Order: sequence, then structure tokens, then C-alpha cells
Amino acid sequence: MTERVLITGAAGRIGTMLRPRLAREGRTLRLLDREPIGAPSAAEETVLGDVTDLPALIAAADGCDAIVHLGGIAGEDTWDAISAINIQGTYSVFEAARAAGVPRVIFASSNHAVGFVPRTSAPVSPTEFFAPDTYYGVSKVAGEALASLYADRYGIDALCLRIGSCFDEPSNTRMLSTWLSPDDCGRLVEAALTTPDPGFAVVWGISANTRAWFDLGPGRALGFDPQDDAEKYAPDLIARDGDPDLTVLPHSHVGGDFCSPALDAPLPT
Ligand code: 15L
Repeated sequence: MTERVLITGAAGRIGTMLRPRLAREGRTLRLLDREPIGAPSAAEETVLGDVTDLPALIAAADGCDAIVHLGGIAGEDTWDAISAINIQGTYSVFEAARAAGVPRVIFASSNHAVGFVPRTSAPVSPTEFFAPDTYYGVSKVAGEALASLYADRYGIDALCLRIGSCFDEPSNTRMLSTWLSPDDCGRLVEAALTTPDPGFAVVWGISANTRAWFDLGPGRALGFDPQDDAEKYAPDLIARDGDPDLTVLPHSHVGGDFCSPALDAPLPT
């Protein structure tokens, strides 16, 4: 039997990283994005669609064993945009899972759900109470709340991955703590797809960084075994930017520059 995994936002940065890393014998990846996706492999299907379009999502989820929900705005934006795309979109994904009988949803949450947690709380637990740093962070809190609801009420396995900074390489000294390598991202999502009967879970998505701010224990308990460490980039980044001053942004709080007053929303007119 073919296992079929729907990936929303599959044309985005993390979706593009994950495609080759989630390829397995007997698995088909169904790639949904509102942008066309070029060059699908023989084990990939493409669907042009938007995460806010519930009927399209229900059709895309048909016959799937899991949904990896990456689609949405990947940083701060207006309340109208964040609520319409990230919050409504995540609600639609869970509704589509329920309507199509998909037993597992993996939600790409973010460190910005707890961005205002001071780094002196490190290692921050995935059960740390919410402290979103932006409307974007609020959308991740809402997504985690929806995951909890759909797990408890409808029995859907719902795993929230609080991703740190998923890039090819760490590009600043904050990412020495928050980096998630592309290969470790693949390992994290694979663990979330295959761990038996997780129910509702929230885990951190970072590599095995020497300077990690987040507790990897609950993720490891689900089978996530990160292999990379941002520390090998430390000499070059510190030579360029200096030693991290842990008392000021972007190092004093989990969310880094997302906590800065520069991101204050304009007053309503
Ligand atoms: C995120 O959630 C963003 O999507 C990404 O662009 C980075 O800003 C990352 O967090 C981070 O905190 O480094």
C-alpha cells in the first residue's frame, strides 16, 4: 500500500528542503502550493491550491495518511493578513483532515510562539506557556491550540514542531542557538510522521546545537535524533559579529529581533 503525505506550502523554503529528504520507497508526496511546483519526481503529485480554500484542501487531503502543514506567511505581517492566511488556513487544514479522514497532522509552529520568553529560562521547555512576539507568533499559538483541540475532540494525531531557524547555514550568532539544519529538519518531520500514537505533542525543532536554548528531550522521546551542530560556524560568525551579548536583543529573548519595538504594529487610524 502506498503511503501518501500531503505537504502544504510545498514550494516554500522548508517544503523545498523536505521533498528529497522525505522521499521513501512506497511513499507518495502530494505537494500543494498556490505557486506552481516544477519538476515533480515520479513519487510526487502536485496540486495548485491555497490553504484558505477548504474545499480544495479537502480534495487534496483525500486518501492521505498525513498532512505536513507548512503553508502560510513565514514572518510578521498585518493582523488581517496573518489571521486570514495563517490562522484561518491552519483551521482549514485541520478541518480538511477531519473531513477526509486523515489521521495525522504535523504543524510547522515556531519559536515565535514563545518569542518573549527570556533566554535566561533556557533550556526552554516545549510546555513553556505562550509568549508570542508578533501577530505571526500569535498564529503559531492558535495553530498549537487547534492541534490540541483536534487531537482531544477528534482523535487526530497532531504534532507541533516549534522550529527555530531552518536555513542551509546559520547566518548570525543567534542562530548558533536556534539553527535547524535541513537534514535535521528532515529527521524531525520523519520522526513526526512515523512515531506511533503521539496524540497531541509539541516539540522543539533545532539541531543538536552546543548553545541550544531549547529542550530537545521531548522531541528525542518521539524519535527525533538531530545530528548537526551550529557550533562549527561559531568561529566565523563571532569573528564577524562579536561574541553574543546575552543581555540585549537579539540574544536576550527567544524571538530575537521579532521582539524589537521596530515590529510594533502601527496604531489604528
Ligand atoms: C521563523 O519562524 C521564520 O519563519 C523564519 O523566517 C526565521 O525568522 C525564524 O523564525 C527565526 O526565528 O530565525
